[in-house]
Amino acid sequence: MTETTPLITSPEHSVEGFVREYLRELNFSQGTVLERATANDRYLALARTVRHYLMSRWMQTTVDQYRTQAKAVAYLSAEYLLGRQLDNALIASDLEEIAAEALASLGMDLDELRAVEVEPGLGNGGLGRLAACFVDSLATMSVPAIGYGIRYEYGIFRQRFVDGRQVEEPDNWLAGGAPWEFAHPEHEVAVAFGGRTEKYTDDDGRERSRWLPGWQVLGVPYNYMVPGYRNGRVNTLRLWSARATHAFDLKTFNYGDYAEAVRSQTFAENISKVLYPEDSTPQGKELRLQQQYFFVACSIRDFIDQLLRPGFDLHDLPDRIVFQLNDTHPVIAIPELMRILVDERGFEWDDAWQVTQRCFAYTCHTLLPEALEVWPVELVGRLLPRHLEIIYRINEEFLAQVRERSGGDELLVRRMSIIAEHPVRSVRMAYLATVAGSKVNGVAELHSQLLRDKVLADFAAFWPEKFTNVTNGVTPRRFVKLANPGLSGLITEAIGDGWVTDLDRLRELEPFADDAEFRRRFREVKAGNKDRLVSLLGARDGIEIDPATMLDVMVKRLHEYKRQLLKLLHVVTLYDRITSGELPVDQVTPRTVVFGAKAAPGYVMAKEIIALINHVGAVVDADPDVSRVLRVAFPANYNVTVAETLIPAADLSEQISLAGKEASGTGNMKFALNGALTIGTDDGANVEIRKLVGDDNFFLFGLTEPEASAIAEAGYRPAAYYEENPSLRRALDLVARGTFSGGDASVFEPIVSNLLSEDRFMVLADYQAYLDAQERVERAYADPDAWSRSAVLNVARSGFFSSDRSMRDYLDRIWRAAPLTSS
Ligand code: C3B
Repeated sequence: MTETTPLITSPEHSVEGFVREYLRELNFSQGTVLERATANDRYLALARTVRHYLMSRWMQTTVDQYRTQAKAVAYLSAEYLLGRQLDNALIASDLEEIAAEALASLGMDLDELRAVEVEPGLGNGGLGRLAACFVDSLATMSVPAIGYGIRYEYGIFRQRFVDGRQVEEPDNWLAGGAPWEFAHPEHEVAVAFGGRTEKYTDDDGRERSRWLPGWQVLGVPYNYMVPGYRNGRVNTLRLWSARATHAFDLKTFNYGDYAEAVRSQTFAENISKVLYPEDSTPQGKELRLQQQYFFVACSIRDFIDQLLRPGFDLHDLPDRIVFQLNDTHPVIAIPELMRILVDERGFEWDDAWQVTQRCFAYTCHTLLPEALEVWPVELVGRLLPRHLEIIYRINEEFLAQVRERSGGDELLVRRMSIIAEHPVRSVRMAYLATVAGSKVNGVAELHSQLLRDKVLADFAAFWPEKFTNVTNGVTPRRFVKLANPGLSGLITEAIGDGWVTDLDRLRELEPFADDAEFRRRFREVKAGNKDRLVSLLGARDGIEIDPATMLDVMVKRLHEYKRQLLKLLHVVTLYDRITSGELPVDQVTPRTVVFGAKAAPGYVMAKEIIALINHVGAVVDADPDVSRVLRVAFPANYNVTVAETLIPAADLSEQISLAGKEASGTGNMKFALNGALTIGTDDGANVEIRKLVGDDNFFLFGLTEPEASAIAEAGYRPAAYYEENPSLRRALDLVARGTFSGGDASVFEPIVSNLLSEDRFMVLADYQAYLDAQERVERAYADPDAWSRSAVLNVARSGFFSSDRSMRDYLDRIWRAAPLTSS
């Protein structure tokens, strides 16, 4: 890149300027005229037009970065759950009104064109959405940063229900055209796999090892703009797409085997074909390890070759970059950097290790043991033989330290080894990340504490200073400004618009909680948001909901630990009490319970739970008495786009995981910021939400983490709760008898028997506490004015949960923190 590239100027920031640019795009790029343009043509032209407004800032940011060589953050993440791009680009460049007017003058409606965009679903859930929030915040805070990931051709599957059961369909998100990406095949990178290593003696007489790979693929970078909010900065998200190497194709082709050439092409391109849909339960598939190595190898190579000046001395790499590892998925980057430094650049091992340690930091996102990735040594050795050698050596040197410091405690050595021996010899990726990373963080206070005390306790004792916490956050641009224009307007009227980039300023709203007129207007906004949701669900899913009811929402991935079943048992109990006459209909607070959840396709129990929710919903709906006061809505294919309409409409946010299982949660933050009250356990970031919003404005219930652990240790017996609690017994009996499965008792038997015999996440133990908390919710909701006061206080006191604050914490505690050296 030259440093004197002349930069284009932006189109004129006016309605006329926009119209001109738009028509030019429609004619010159889409090759059509307004009268003949399809909705997709019109959308594509709009996306490209908006893009032009960001282009010169993007180029400027890129040129400045190269010129200054400022230290940058490289966020390595296998997932980015971005959500629609057009909306965000419009608010970032302050073009919303101009675009709406310009389009109206051409006889079009901005909202209709917005709806054409298919969101890039390149992530599963919380972890992927967090990455998207983080890159947004980094750009808005003008931090030099680049996001690296994979450009999956198929994102998270589309969910449909057939007879209430989940059916997955491929998410062909690129089909309509991809106006937000820029392919750069000229910067393709070769990535090697397989083969073997060999020992040799180098010119200085040193024993070395080198990798003789068996096959290669190419990585083609696709750049996406990450616009900061009205600050003139546009960072880059670079996603890699796999291509077959030309050399490989040619060779086979020359042998005359055309079919084989094409087959190997497909084989290589499979690497970035599809996002693995497992959320917190890695399947240990070979292709997955290929994906992981593919994208980190491309990214490190890219950073060194494209972003550093030629001849840069890699001993100084930590002055230029910190690679943040988003969970264990990119951890293979650690031996990759070692390999580059030692094998390709001739570094001494110890020097390479110093550099590597200072370049990486690791974020853990889970507490479930089954979510911690381990890769069989056999597989790593087959795909990445040189990396396995490097991992072995890292482990040897690390264990020597452990032995030395522990006085030869062999049990400890075995516990801390990066290599697990049982059930099969495997590499524990979380341990590798912990040993190599300069810092290790959890994603909420409680989570970080449990990492130190339980999951990584030996390591925390070994290196206490390595461990830190950064509580997650969400971007207020997408999740308040864009998703909730009504509330945003109200806030801005009250305290000015500084909150969008300084969310702590929401505190200034506190006095307005006591202002009756403000509360009235707040309720008006909520009512308007509910109307929006009614329209969306009506048009999208044919679901009718009554906006006059309490909107009780549980949206997140379907997982037993998140306990959608607990919510469902509440619904079944209400159904039982109403139909049995115990609870007169006129004493029930009318509510609409909304679920949104995808289950990993191979997670049988989660899919059964989805079916049960849908079947209970159908029975509730069909009962004329019950459905007057209780409805269950389960729109299929919950995604970021749906969240943006659903969350602002919610009254009650369900965050009811078993304490000690949800690392943080980020949906919980989005709801609080949009003025929903939380019913929740003392888990993940709920703990911090409750502390901030106050006990009066949060419905806490359930076991604490120490209580749950104590019960588990003493031997949890779920059937005891069933036997002792008549209400619980009736609810479970209804399910067991086939009430929700046309009388066929066998259908949901696996769910019932699992709850009665195992109930790993203590649904039954928390059932009564949850019901009691729901009664408190009803009493509180009966006073709409007091409820809205609490809701306003939730908004005013949740500014802490901005991802801008998370990024500040990462900067202070990790990225700028004193580099750690090997001890
Ligand atoms: C999730 C966790 O389950 C959430 O508690 C957390 O808020 C987010 O990450 C973000 O930190 N998570 C996920 O979505 N996928 C994983 N593989 C592991 C954790």
